[in-house]
Amino acid sequence: GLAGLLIVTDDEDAALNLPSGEQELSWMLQDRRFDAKNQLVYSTAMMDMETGFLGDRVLVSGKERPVFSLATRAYRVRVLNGSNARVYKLGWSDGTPITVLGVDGGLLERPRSQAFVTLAPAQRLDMWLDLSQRPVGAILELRSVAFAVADAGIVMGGMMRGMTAGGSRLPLGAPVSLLTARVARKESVASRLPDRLSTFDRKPQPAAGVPIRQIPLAFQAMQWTMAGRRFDMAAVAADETVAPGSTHLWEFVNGGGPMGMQMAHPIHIHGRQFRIVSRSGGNPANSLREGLVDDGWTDTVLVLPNETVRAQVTFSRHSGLFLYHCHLLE
Ligand SMILES: [Cu+2]
Repeated sequence: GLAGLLIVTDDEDAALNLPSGEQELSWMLQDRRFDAKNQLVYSTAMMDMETGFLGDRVLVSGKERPVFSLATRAYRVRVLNGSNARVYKLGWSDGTPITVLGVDGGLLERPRSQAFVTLAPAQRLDMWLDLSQRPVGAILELRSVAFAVADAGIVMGGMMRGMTAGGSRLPLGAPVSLLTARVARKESVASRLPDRLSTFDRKPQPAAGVPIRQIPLAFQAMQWTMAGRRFDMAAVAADETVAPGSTHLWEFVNGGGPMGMQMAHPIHIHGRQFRIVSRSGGNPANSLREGLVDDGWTDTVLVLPNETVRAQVTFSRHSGLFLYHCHLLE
């Protein structure tokens, strides 16, 4: 279907004088399949439904491997993973670190430089791209680098047998070039990366007595479940009912369940931005870990296989029905 970006700013953001206008780029990543007549193909085969639909060509805002002709100056780039199920491990082709300005819910306190950014479905990235020191003619590719399918994909318990979606020729974790930034012209405009972007409590300390709710993520009876229940748009259980404006710790426990099926789940809560208090367990060698950004306001957290992620959420003051779900669309 259609998807796009809605950019929300405020006075704090505007005061930073980050690159704006022509120097703001928006890249929406979506993997898709096409038939011989170049029509979109959506598969409802069982494997695609269990692992999530994976395309075999990655589009950036509707174009495959676009080339952006840019100038020798700084850009602000927003990236949205609008894919059904594909996780990207983003990195620049020449090893330049990614300078992260913000995530789903806004700016980080300070820019953060890391070799890769792991972007799961629904997650957003706000980044700084500085081309001021590059010669005209220089080329920089944004890629999703290779990772083991077991890092994000289905693994049967014990056997460590990675299974990839049957229908896609581009398995989860396969390296793929997404786009090219080409330095096309000289423009001498100095832009300074601010030291501080925003001010908030980086490591939230929950007040004593905040209720902790454990939410197991599991595969059972051929269905993915949260807290033992299947997705239901309208049903609300007692343990999902909270007082307006109250603060809770919700702990997502990605244990797999009785069949030992494991998968990384991007857990998304509607209507609130929350903080990640802790991330424990999991496989220390999971290569998606080095791309995580856990220190901002977020509405989608990727819970890797065998991990427990504790999130602190202050729910809306407005009563009503709010959805939370795994953002793998199938
Ligand atoms: Cu899931």
